[in-house]
Amino acid sequence: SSPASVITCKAAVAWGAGQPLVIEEVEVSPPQPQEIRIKVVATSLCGSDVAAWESQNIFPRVFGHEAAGIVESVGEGVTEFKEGDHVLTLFTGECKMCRHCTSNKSNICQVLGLERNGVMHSDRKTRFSIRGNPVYHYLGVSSFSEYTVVHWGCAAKVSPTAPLEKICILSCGAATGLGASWNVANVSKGSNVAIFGLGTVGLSVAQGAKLRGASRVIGVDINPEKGEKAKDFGVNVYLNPKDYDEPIHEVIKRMTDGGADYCFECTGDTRVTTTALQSCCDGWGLTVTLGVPKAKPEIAVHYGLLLTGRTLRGSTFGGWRPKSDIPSLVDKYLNKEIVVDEFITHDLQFEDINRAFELMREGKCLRCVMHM
Ligand code: CXF
Ligand code: ZN
Repeated sequence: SSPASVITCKAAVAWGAGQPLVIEEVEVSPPQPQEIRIKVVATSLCGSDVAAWESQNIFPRVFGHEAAGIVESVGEGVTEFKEGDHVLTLFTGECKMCRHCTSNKSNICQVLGLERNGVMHSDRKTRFSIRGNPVYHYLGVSSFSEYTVVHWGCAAKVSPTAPLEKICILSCGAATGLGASWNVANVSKGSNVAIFGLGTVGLSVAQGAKLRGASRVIGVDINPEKGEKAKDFGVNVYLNPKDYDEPIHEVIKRMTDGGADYCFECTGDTRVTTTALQSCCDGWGLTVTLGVPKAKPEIAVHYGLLLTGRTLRGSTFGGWRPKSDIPSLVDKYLNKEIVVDEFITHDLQFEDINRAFELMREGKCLRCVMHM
């Protein structure tokens, strides 16, 4: 096929922190060497987009990192993808060459790991512009656009039979929770699990724990609407800390004869990390962090909690090696081994993307999927 040229299309552009996005005509450059250009079919809003939009200062910017689409063109040197392939985007990539990617112990690629400055990994430039002025990226994905460009290591080829408007949520939230449960904690049958934060990530942890045969899954959230929905995803006991005079970790310790086997922090509030660690048991209690703090990233931990044998373990993307593992998660969805559709509370037209931001901020959705 003929070499790719610039595409002009619609993107939802954030012009400043917390300001409603504006649908703009943007120029999307052709994929550079080692990159692919994707026609985004469906993209969902994740809490991290909202957090970055509220608190960071890189603008104008195209957010979005949970997406599914179809390869439109490929750059020089790309052999793994061709036009027409169905893909999920990956906010943390896998180069398959670095020390981490070859270690079998890590999903934190040294080359295509988390981008923080709004530019592409390779040349530190942007592929979006408006009348020649750069528009910045988010996490090397920027899916709130009809077309986007990503490194080939930041996309996973998936079964063309999978509905893109559903599996997009496996690109971040739903996979993160399942992976934390299965890969990071390795939840065992008969165990007690406590999950802090019952959004898509926390409820995916619950789904994972239930599928592993956990005997009790305790869900904690200060939003009672979240507690309501949680039952459908495997949470047996919902606790609202506002309903108790004593600290919630005391309640959990009493319910579990001394503390949960596994705790999961899915709120991004480091005070909750402390609570989670206090809620797991002596000897073998494990607390896994999944949330990403906006402010005060330091964690306060009394040494006595560690002295008595607890482990605090961090994670990104549920420990999944994004390219190697995510296609099989899509297959599990197609085989009805995991549920995905139930997390999608709202289907919106791309133009109504600001509604998704409002719903997420108000705690009134799990996943809003935008259809392009
Ligand atoms: C997060 C992971 C850590 C940095 C920001 C994004 N992932 C997805 O939501
Ligand atoms: Zn995300």
